[in-house]
Amino acid sequence: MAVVTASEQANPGAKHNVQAARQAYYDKISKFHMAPLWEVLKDLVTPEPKTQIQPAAWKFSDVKKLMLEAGDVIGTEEAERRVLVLENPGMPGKSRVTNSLFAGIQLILPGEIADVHRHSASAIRFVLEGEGAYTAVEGEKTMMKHGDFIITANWAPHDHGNPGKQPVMWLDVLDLPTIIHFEASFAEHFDEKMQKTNHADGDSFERYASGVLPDGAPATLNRSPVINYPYAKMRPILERLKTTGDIDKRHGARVRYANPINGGPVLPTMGAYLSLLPKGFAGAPYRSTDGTIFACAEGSGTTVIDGKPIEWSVNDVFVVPPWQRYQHKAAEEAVLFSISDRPAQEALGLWREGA
Ligand code: GTQ
Repeated sequence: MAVVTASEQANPGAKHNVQAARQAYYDKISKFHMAPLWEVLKDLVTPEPKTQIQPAAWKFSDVKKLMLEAGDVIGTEEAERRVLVLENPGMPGKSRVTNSLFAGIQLILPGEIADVHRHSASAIRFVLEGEGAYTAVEGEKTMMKHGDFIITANWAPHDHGNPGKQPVMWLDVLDLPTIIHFEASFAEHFDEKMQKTNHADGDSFERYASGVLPDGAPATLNRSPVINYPYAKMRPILERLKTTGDIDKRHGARVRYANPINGGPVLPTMGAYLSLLPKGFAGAPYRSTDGTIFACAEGSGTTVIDGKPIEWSVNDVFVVPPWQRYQHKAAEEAVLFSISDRPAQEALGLWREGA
């Protein structure tokens, strides 16, 4: 967008010369790897957030069929991880669902393993369908059940396996685009395929999430020591909030997954919630600077984003772009999981919310 000077306005004939002179100047400075800020300032410093991210939804009825077909075309041995990337339609080919987060659906078939590796990106899993698979993180195995929220912190070794009888699918969310933005991505593979476990299955929840901490636990830790926040433990808390009327008018009866060491978010780059929308819930409008990924754990409903409705039911995934106004509605009782980069924005003093 060209700057129009007062002299150009007074004398339109001069405009061509001014533009030509400027272009010649821009061409000249480009050889010195410099560029005029005044041509791009309005795109850089915006009065409100700008985003290429679009609202989008992935229906589980489609996702399940396509995932099972992926099971026919590739094995975990070759794929390392059999994941279909959820591409935001506003940024196709960029392997991201929001500008900062990657999302994918992972499938592991009976008898398969996905080898142990680690990377500087942090990951979370939200289990959708199937039982009998496990994920092993930092020497602890945890069985994966519908609605379980599992974290894999930065550089934590992890492998997945399915000794059961059913295909198991889950939502993966990683902070990969953030790590790649910082150009700080490392990964490492191990000689063995599976980690040797050195804790009982599900040990970290029992050890850290019961109101006591092992004596001598660190006073600060920038990620949660809990590997799996089981749905079976979280769901009754939502019921308690509902019973006492602790229902946020925008978010419903909501818990925040917390790091028991300091009450902070589970990971420095990603924060998650589980929310019950009571039958007949009509949420107040809300927006925030963290583009948010939702997955439905129970029931069904509609989320109106920027005036457009997205209908969702069990295991559907949808995304709300940053700073777009949305409103949840649920004709029947529903439970929604959500995850975003809010902790990263808060750490940088950027996060804002509004109506
Ligand atoms: O399970 O380790 O969706 O490394 C993307 C990268 C899952 C995983 C993904 C990964 C993983």
